[in-house]
Amino acid sequence: MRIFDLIKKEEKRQAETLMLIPSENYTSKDIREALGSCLTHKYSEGYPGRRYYQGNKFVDKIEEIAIERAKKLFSVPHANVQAYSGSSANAAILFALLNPGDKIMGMSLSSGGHLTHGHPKITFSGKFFKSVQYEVNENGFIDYDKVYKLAKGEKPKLIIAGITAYSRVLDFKKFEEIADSVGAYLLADISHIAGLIVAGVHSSPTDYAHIVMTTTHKTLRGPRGAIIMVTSKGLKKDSEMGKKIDRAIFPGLQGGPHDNQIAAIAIALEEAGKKKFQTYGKRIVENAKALADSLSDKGFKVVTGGTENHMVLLDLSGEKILGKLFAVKLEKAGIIVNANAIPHDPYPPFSPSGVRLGTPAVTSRKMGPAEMKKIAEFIYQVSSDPGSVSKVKKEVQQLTKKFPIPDIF
Ligand code: DSN
Repeated sequence: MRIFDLIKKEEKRQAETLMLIPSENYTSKDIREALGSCLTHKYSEGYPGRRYYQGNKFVDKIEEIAIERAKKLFSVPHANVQAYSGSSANAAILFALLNPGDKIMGMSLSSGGHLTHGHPKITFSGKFFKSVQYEVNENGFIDYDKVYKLAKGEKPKLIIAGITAYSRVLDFKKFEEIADSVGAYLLADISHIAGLIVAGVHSSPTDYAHIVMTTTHKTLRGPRGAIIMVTSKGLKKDSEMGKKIDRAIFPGLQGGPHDNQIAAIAIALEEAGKKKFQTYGKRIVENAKALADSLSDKGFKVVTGGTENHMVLLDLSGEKILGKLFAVKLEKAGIIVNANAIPHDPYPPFSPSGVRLGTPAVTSRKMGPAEMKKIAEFIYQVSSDPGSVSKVKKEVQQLTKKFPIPDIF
């Protein structure tokens, strides 16, 4: 029973606090029911119609539906829905298309890339592959000319266009030109922005990249998990690409897929295909812009001066307290953000100079620009007056009570 007591407490914590970590979101009741269903009892190594164990009549149908929905939603000819997470999906892609020692090129962690995009020494992507990394410029923007020059000089076999802490729209066409100019594969990691792409508020990489990977639990608002998609351009480059990806996931990297997760992904994809999801995506971006503007008005330094997606990166260098301590202080007031590196950060990732905020979860709670202004005011109060934490905490509780976590979207 101890675990259920703790889950209840976590439920209350989530209800009473502002979830502003851009990679977090709430799921519908249907998604949570699928996750907690009998599907967790089953083993199904293999793929629909080609399983190693018996008893997969219904699991096959579920996985087929998930695949079809992914293909339709993102307009791609091939999808794999078995990856346990974004990191294992990216590993599968690299192992499917490259040989150990081949060169990859992704954005550095402090510029806003991901660990699996070639972070040196401590990740599979930097250990098993030669990695070169591009950086954002002094204003925090990707400089596509520089990326082009680096690619020309280094000739990587695979280039990654993807972000975890970059608040500007990615120009997939430019990435395509760069990748094509050196004959590299282009992998678009859209984990953060998948929901925005579906909603039509961020351009889609489908026509430009060979391969697209997304996690399913961020702006897409599904369960934890990932989808790997091969585009028509990818199949044109290598007609076996889909098969290679499937084999890299199973038996290459994983055993039995988590069928409960796949069912929940199928439900999330159906929810994301609804008209009201488009409104949701638009509101996420409206809210992020409102939050960035209000924080700017309060004197905070916003990296790149604003945002075009769901996240806002604050540069606290020069402030009395930096990212980690500020995030801890905000948590005491019920405002949950994560400390984050800023471009060219002189400090290490565990105690970086910035904090990262995002609007997917508060938008799911139906908050709007007026509430974003309020949230910026709360953040300002915590930063400028150490004595205000308990007062802000009460105000956060009042606000979250007015905007409960909805069960069905
Ligand atoms: N940890 C995720 C994020 O917060 O962006 C990426 O894997």
